[in-house]
Order: sequence, then structure tokens, then C-alpha cells
Amino acid sequence: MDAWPSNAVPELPGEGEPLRLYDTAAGEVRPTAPQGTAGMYVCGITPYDATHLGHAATYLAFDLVQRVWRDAGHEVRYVQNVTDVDDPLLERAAHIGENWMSLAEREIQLFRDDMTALRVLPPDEYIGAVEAIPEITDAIELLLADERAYRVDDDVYFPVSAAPGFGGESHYDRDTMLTLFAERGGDPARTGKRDPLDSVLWQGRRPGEPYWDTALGPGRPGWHIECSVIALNRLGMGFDVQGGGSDLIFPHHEHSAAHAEALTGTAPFARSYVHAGMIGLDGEKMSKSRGNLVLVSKLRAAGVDPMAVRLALLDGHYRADREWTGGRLPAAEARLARWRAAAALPAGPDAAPLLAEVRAALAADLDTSAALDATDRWVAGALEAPATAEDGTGPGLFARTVDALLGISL
Ligand code: 5CA
Ligand code: ZN
Repeated sequence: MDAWPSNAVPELPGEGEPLRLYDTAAGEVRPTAPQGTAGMYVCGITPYDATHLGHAATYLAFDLVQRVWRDAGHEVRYVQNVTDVDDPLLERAAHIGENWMSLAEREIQLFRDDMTALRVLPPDEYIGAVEAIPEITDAIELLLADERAYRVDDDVYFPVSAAPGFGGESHYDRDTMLTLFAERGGDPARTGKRDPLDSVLWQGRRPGEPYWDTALGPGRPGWHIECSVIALNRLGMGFDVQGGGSDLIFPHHEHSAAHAEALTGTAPFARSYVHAGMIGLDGEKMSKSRGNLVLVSKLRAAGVDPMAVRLALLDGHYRADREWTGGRLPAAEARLARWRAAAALPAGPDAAPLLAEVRAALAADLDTSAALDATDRWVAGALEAPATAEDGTGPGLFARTVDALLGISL
């Protein structure tokens, strides 16, 4: 399916630093070290509700990954999925009495519009689960043929015993895995499974639910194999970054990696597993089920500048669980106004040292707070002493720096 339009990224003098990111599997910050073209897969939305600030924060983090890689001279190949058929979408559609496909279409378009407004760089390939069904069923047939999948009634399951590396992404102990599996769409109590942690690859047709007639029988794909196959077929094994929010560490990313490793007999699926923290409101993770959403589209409709939303979300580390509070937006609006005033100056201090500081901050596991602090310092200097500045190119380079590296258009 179509993604959304891209903004041109301004050219900057010189070259950025190699990006280091915290890899969940390694448990430490490591160089990403792409060989040539950098490959990234980020888990996309399940389009049953509108983009909230939690989604936005997560996609912003990976937008920065792309910007830093590009600045360091890499081509980037970025793939994102849309889980356009799954239980939460079907449940929501039934609840509001709407056709599941029209609900999905509407929310995907809203997401595109929100991403465009926030100047999030689009993926090169934007792939829906429904359009990927033929490649997903091919993969499941391979797993069945190799006895790395088994049937329970009309369903097909993945045995975690088929993946020697299972557990190596999250490092959670078995009790934690069982708890999270039950909380996040798994079915540990299903009778007929070999292990409670085995995950569904193909779900046989259920009354009243959509299904596709395939060689596996009528049904629809499981969630983890969707991302596994979409990524594998476009990026190959060993791509650079598998990304998403920290709620995907287990079971989703563990199982996606296990499926791909069982399919290919090689490892790793991704060289780094990178996770954004959860945005919360009133002490709880922002989510549809908790009803504590701040929607990007609502803020836009209220006339809030999307660049202020972007700045507000960049003000804090992407990995930290963060609370959205009422004061964040006015603070970001004030900061944006100062930055715009500085960008409009006819002259200002040399911005080359600022560019170096922003590059260094972002390369160090996307330290946006340090990047914003450095920018604030340059802006304060420019606003305090514009008359004495010797370099007329300062404001121009400053504006290009925050545009190219932070995605803020002044
Ligand atoms: N379709 C699946 C991934 S394949 C899915 O998780 N969809 S989602 O719509 O629920 O979430 C989309 C992305 O936003 C995921 O990366 C998820 O981890 C992230 N996300 C969801 N809620 C939050 C939140 N409160 N804070 C930060 N990120 C969030
Ligand atoms: Zn996914």
C-alpha cells in the first residue's frame, strides 16, 4: 500500500558520526555499523484507533535513526507493516458496528496524515498483512514441510523448541514470558499445543470473521509471522534494526525472530533490536483499552503546530517510559518560537559547532535532550548578541541542522 509523502532532507556539510543504539538482545549500547545500505524494519500500526502520542513518539525515534544514518552517508532501506487484519481490529469494528476494512482504511489514512504533519520520513515499503498473505502462507507451508510447525485442529502453531535462539532477544525468564504472552495476544491455555508459549502461525476460519482460502485451508495469518515474513522477504536475514515500542519486546519480536531463524536456519534475524519506551498519561501506558489517549489528529484540529508536538516528544530520551503532561506542549511552543526567531536573524554565531554537537548527541543512542540543550544554547547566544555576530551563514546552517537531523522545520 502507499506510505505517505517524504520531506526533502537538507544537505549538511561534512558527515555525521556512526550511530550507536541500545540493543535489547545485547543489553547494551552498540554501534549499528550498517554495511552499505542500512536496513530497518519497524512494526507498524494496527489500524483500529487513531494515532496517539505514544505511536508518534515511537515512529519519531526511528525517524531519527534514519536521519542519523543518512547523515553518516548510508542509504537506508526502511520497511514498515500495517496489521490490517487482527483480533483488536475485528473486535473494535464489531463493537462500533463498522466494516473492519473501512475502519482500517480510515485509520491508516489518518496515520499517514499525522506522520506527514509530524514530518516523519516514510518507509520505502509499506506493506499490509492482507496483501502479504500469499508470502506468509508460503512461509508457513515451508515450516510445516520441515516439521517446524504443527497443526492443532484448523490452526497452525510454531513450536518454540524449533528455534534454538528463542529467548535471546528479550532474555525474559519463563514466568515473565508466560505472563506477557497471556497479556499480549497469546493463548497459553490452548489445548493441543506442545508448549504454552507456542504461537499461532495460521488461524483457521472462525464464524463471522474474515478468512482467505489458501493451501493451508481457510483462515488468516498470525501476528508474529506477518512481521517476520514481510521483513525477511524485503531485507533478508541480519538486517540492521528491528524496531518498535517496548511492549513488542515479548512475545512479538522474540517470536518474529524465532520464526525467521527457523525458516532460514540462520541467525540473527536483526543485528539490533531497538525499543522505544512507553508514553503514559495519568500514570498509565497510553492505549485505546485504557481510554487515556491524546490523539495527534485532535491536536492538529485544535490548531497546535505539529512541529511543537514533535519538539515536545523529542524532549526526553526515546527509551525512557515518559509521562505526557499538560506543560509539555506550551514549553515546546515557547522553544519553537525562540528557535524560529533565531532562524530569522540576518546574522548569528557560527553554527558549525552546533552541528557537531547535535551529531554527537544523536549518534550516542539518540540523546535528543542533549541535542535540544545544545540547540537552546546556540539560540540563546544568537538572540542575545545578533548585532555583534560575524557570520551571516549561522542562522541558515542552524535551520538546516534542526531540519535535517531533528526533522523540525522552522
Ligand atoms: N501492529 C502491531 C505491531 S506489528 C502494533 O503493535 N500496533 S500498535 O498500533 O498497537 O502499535 C504501533 C506502534 O506503537 C508499536 O511499535 C507500539 O510498540 C507503539 N506504541 C503503542 N502504544 C505506545 C505508547 N503508549 N507509547 C509508545 N509507543 C507505543
Ligand atoms: Zn510487528
